[in-house]
Amino acid sequence: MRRSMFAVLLGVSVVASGAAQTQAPRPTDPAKEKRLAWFREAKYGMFIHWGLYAIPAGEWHGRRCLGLGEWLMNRCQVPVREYEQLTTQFNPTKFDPDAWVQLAQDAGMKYMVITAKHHDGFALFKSAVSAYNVFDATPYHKDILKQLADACARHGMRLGFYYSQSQDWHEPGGAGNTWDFGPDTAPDGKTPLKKYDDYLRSKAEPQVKELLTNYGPVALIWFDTPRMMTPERGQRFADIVRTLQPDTLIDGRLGREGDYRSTGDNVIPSEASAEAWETPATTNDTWGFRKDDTNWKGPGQILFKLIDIVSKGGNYLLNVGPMADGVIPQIPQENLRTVGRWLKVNGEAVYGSGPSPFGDEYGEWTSRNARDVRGQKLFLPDAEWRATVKPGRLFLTFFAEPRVPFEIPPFRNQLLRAYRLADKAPIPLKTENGKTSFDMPRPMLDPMATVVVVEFAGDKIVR
Ligand code: FHN
Repeated sequence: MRRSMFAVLLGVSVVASGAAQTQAPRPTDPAKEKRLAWFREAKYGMFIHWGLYAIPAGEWHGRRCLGLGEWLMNRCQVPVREYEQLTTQFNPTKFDPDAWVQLAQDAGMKYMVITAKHHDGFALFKSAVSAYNVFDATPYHKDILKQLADACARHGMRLGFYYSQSQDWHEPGGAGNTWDFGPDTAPDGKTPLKKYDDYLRSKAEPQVKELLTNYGPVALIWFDTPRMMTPERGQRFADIVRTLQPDTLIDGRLGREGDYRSTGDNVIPSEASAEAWETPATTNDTWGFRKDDTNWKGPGQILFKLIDIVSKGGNYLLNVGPMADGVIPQIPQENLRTVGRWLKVNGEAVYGSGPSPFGDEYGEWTSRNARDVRGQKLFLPDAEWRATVKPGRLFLTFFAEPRVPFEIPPFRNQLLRAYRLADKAPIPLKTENGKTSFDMPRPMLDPMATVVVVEFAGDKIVR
């Protein structure tokens, strides 16, 4: 396991025998790396799922629609003509874009991504190609994205747009609405039965052009669920992005290769990777607001996931689901701000940090040959500490007090000194029989997580 992980870190390929051999270096694309520079530095972003579905909030005419809040139309098979009546009630008078950006900044998040159009087909922006949008179809009569883009520009926050390119339950040609418009494809699962390309060309592609034209610099476009998206169709979207804003990143769910890999929802890989990647994740169990979902992740859980992801080379895109009036629920706001206060003190361990040079802290594969639900060998994670690095500095983040002196995994660089990141208090290093360890001062300075910095000679850790 470790060998494969380091092979990935070093950019070498692994041959069938399992032995790591240095092959031709991984082809790098300098333009892509340049586009990705801010993303690799940022590490932590805010995802916002907001739309008409925040009004029913998980319930349709007194009936609970189980599952994700933004999937209500699909789960309860609400006909288009009924669902679109929600537009008459969409009037989020408490929407305060500056407050949203302020929350993201207080939380220590460095970019925001909002659902410009989700699968229900309703756009949070004024669109010339579909009147099913917040400006033309609601009493609110204002462009949400414009207000958020202006607030982001005022506060120096990067803004990206989620756009459901394939599923559009409002349009007869879009994918996904089988209850009004019948199946998407023939039984072969490939041949479209709908005028899918007409939908792409008349709504999805022009709307993506609008997003890239009317709202200033767009950090990224977050495409999703690429049903029926052949590489050729995906390429059409990529061409639009590259032509209109060459610096805009494309996520990993377009249907052709993007600039970075998107993991499954709430999925954190077990190993580190050198390629850019991102985990989209929920703060409770839904993306779009549901009034019955109060299963909030606490600050400690959020912080662990953030550091775990960064120690594996990834980004954490953490969601909030505002309510219909435009207010983000209070509990996740408080939880995010708690993590943000920690990051104010300890952010050096996170922003711009590289993945762990070790890997053993992640846990181990089960020796009992158990498999998970996907048939993969089961991985048993450890959650006591994680490592991140910067030139000359190793950051060891502890989520629990080590019960014995902590032995630094061996590497060849000379160790110079250690200290607690939060208050710079020196931590004596002890070397015996070639092994270096330290005692974490008790009680831990911050029980949620305490970072110890170990300075070493040279830029990179050599094992
Ligand atoms: O179907 C969507 C879902 O509603 C949500 O937007 C997530 C976010 O990653 N993406 C899809 C499921 O993977």
